[in-house]
Amino acid sequence: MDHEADAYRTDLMTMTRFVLNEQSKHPESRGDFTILLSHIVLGCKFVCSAVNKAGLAKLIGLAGETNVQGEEQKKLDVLSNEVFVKALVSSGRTCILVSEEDEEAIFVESSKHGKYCVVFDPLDGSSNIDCGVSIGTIFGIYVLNDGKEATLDDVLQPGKNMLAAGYCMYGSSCMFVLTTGSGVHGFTLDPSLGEFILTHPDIKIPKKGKIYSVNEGNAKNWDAPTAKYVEKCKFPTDGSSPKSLRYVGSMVADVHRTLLYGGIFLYPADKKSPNGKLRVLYEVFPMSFLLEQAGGQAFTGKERALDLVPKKIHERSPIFLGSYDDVEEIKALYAAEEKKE
Ligand code: FDP
Repeated sequence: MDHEADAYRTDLMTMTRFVLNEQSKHPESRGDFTILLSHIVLGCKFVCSAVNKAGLAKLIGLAGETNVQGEEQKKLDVLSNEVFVKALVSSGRTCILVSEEDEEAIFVESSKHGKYCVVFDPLDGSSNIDCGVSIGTIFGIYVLNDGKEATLDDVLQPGKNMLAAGYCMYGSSCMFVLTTGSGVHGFTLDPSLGEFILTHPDIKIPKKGKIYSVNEGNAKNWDAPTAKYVEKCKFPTDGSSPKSLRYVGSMVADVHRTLLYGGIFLYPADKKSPNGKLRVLYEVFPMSFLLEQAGGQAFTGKERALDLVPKKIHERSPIFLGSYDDVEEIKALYAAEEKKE
C-alpha cells in the first residue's frame, strides 16, 4: 500500500487552510486577504454551479422567459457579475472594483470599505457559454497604502504591482489557480465537499512546449513577427517537429492548458485591432503574473506585459505568454523587426 499517497488523500489541504498557513508566515497579517479570497471563492462556487445548470436554466427561460419567482431570466455573464460584485462588496475588504461587465469602476461605500482593489472578468470566454465549452473567471488584486483615499490611479497600475491574481476554470472539473507572488497553486473543487482542495502545488510551466494557441482566422491581418512565428511553429527550420495547434477560444482554458502542458498562447495585434483584443487589467495582467510565477514569460510585442501602465480601465493589449523559451523566440522576432525600422 502506498502510505504516502494515502496520507495525501486523507490530509486535505483546502484553499482556506492553505491561505491561513501562508498568513501565519506574516505575523502582522490580520486575515483581511483570507476573508477577501473566501468571498472570491464563494463567487466562483456560485458561477460553477450556475454554469453546470446553464442548459437547464435556459430551458426554463425559454418556457416563459421568466423563472419560478417571476423574475426575468438573466444571462449567465450578467448574473455572474452581480454575484461577484455583491460578494466583493459584502466582504468589507474592497474599495474599488473594476469588472469587465461594468463600464465604470465601482467605488465601494465607506461603511463597507477595505484596502483591496479587485479587477475581474466574472465570466470570460462568453462566446463558449451556450455550447458548454470551458469558460472561467479571472481576477487580480491590488492593495492600497494604509490610510490612503482610493482613486482610479490605484487600479491604473502596472501588473507587477499586483498582490495576487488567479482564475477559476469551469471545465470538466472546476479548478482555481492562484498566485500571491510566491509560486502558483492549483485547487480542484470537490463538489461533494464544496471545498477547493490543493491538487496542483507549485505549478511550473515546461521551459519549452509543443503547442501554440492562436486564432489563425485573423492571420491575414497579422504583423510580420507574429506571422513569422506561427510559420516557424508549423514549418520549423531547426530540425525540430512542428508544434500542434490548440485553440479553445476561452482565455482561461487556453492559458490553463499552456500552464500545465507548456507552449505559447498568442492574442496579437492585427490590422483590425491594433491593440489586440484582450483587456489589460483583468485578462493580460493576472495571466501574465501567473505565467511569470510559474517560470514562464509574458510579452506584449513591445515590453514585458507586467510593466505596462494602463491609462484606461478597459484598455487592451496584444499578448504572447507561455513557456520561457517559446516567448523568447517571439521576443527575438519583434526585436529583429524593430532593428529593421
Ligand atoms: P470571448 O470573446 O468569448 O469572451 O476576451 C474574451 C475572449 O473570449 C477570451 O476569453 C478569448 O481568449 C478570446 O476572447 C477569443 O477571441 P476570438 O474569438 O477573437 O478568438
